[in-house]
Amino acid sequence: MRVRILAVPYDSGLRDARMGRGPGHLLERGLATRLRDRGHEIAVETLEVADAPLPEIRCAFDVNRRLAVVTREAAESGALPLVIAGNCGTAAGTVAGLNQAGVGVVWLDAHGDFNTPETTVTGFLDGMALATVTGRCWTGMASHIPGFHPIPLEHVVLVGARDFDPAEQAALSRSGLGVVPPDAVRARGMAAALEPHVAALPARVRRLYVHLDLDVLDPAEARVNQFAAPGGLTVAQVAEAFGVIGRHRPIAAGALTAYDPAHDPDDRALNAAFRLLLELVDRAGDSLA
Ligand SMILES: [Mn+2]
Repeated sequence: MRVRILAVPYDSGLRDARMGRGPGHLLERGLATRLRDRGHEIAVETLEVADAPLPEIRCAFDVNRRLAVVTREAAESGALPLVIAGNCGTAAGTVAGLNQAGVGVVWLDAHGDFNTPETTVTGFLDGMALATVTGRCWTGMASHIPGFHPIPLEHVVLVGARDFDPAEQAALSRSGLGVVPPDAVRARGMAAALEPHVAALPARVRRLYVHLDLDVLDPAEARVNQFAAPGGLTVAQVAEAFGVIGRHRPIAAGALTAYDPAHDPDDRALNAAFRLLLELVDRAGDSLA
């Protein structure tokens, strides 16, 4: 299938810093070639914002405004938008670029990303990424992303999360958002744990955005960044999740985020990222066929 790789080499407002190095590293180590070798037609675009250092929040939302435009162009041309990004906050731009009515989200992450400015204890904007996408915070900034509308909570499934801040966990529990904890995956297998949630998405959800924060993986499998938390998923379980998702709905866009090569001296996380991106594109192709 035709794939447009959208590389966003930023982390917390800084280009090529920390997890912002992940996208460039994936490309330098041959992501596009691997996808082409699998028979896919690949174009790559790296997103840039203004040269001058920007305030962090401004940078994140400027990136999203641009990302929404290029995601829309890719999708309208019939290509799969595949975002590789330092931060999870890019999800807001990606879903905005999909013709948003009828879009659902499957979010795989060690963390809930469900903090708001009122609950965060780290001050890390990325910990608010899913809360932003679902319209719980940063609504003014998000309203300037072309095409952005908050995704209803019942359109979202959170998979593999196990590291929450206390107030975040309370908000998540109250929200009623569908959650597949890693314990459930270990106990019952990915298909049995995930399938009921995807099957229960409202009929108006016609396409899915699949968001893979690579730190959903267990650190014993691959350590991907400084936020790694034990008790995570295996590469095989995540790969299986993509199959489950694609059997229920077309996968309209995907993202891989939060890979910091500085924590990956032996390339285990790199190879996990390659395997999962190839799997995601293959399953997206099946789901759109
Ligand atoms: Mn995340």
